[in-house]
Amino acid sequence: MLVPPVSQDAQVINNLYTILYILSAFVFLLVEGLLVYSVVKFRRRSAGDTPEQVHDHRGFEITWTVLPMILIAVIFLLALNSMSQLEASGTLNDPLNHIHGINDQVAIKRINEAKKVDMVIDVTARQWVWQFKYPDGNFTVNQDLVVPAGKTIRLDMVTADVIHAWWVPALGGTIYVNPGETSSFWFSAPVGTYTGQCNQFCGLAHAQMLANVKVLPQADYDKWYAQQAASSSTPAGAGDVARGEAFFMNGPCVSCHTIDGTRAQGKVAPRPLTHFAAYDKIAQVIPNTPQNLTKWLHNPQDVKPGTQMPNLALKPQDIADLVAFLESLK
Ligand code: HEC
Ligand SMILES: [Cu+2]
Repeated sequence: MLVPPVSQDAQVINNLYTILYILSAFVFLLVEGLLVYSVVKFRRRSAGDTPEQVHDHRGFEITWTVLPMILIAVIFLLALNSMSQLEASGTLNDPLNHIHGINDQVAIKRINEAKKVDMVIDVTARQWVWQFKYPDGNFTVNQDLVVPAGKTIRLDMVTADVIHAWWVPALGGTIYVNPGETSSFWFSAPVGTYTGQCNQFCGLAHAQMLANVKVLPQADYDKWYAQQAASSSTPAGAGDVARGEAFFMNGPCVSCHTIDGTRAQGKVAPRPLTHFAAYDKIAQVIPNTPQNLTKWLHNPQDVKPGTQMPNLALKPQDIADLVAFLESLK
């Protein structure tokens, strides 16, 4: 696989892929080999030459019926075996000590029967960002999931709109997040950054619906957590253009907004932000002032109910920085 597996589930899937890859290579070489052999061996040698015609060769017929059947049966059994390993119903003696994800009833049953996990994070998938709500419920982050290394984490995922799918290849398989259902995903991973991508076409900016899983050593995680918790409650200081720009370019904003000459090329919002400061009104409803922009970024739905820009649960300081940046776009 292109992405090295770092979890047990990912390892199981990787092993299956490797075997299938070798089998396919074998079939490819066999078929192409026979083809090349026949082309050379039975080629027309002179103008009036007709090669020997073969009809109803029982040996051939049986061979090319039975051989693929055996092959498909083997693949089926291998897949079944991997699936049961992923189900973890006994193959792995601690079902939660590995990455795992399954949907609805099975998941709920497992959650109820399961040992305590170290941390449960509530995930909301929406067009087009993953939002993570941390235990204690006091802050949400967008797009980047930060967790401590070696701990068993469970993600309880719901969608705010359409079907999305959680897929971080290094951590295991794809898990659908269907409207009206909670999907869960267990994992425990070593330090590193693992990139994920929504794996179910979910509209215009689907391709930009990324999620980075940052796994930090416990001490670094604690530091990060304290910082996040603090910055959600402390009032903002003065906005900083450079910080605002960095936040904009690395945050979910780019999946929906365009600023010419930058990596922000989202096509969801109706007008580009290239010269945002020159607009009279924000979203055509309220005068374009720093105060109003702060309100807008705090929760667009309050300002213009039903607008396509979601509440992104931004922190006061991030909003102040974004306001400084956006009002600098003359
Ligand atoms: C899911 C898509 C989406 C995301 C993500 C998003 N926006 Fe928006 N944004 C919109 C849409 C759609 C509008 C237009 C709203 C309207 O006119 O009703 C908009 C409007 C705006 C406006 C007013 C623009 C105007 O034309 O008046 C600003 C400013 C803005 N967004 C900033 C941001 C920032 C900063 C972020 C990142 C923190 C962000 N948006 C993330 C979809 C999004
Ligand atoms: Cu999606």
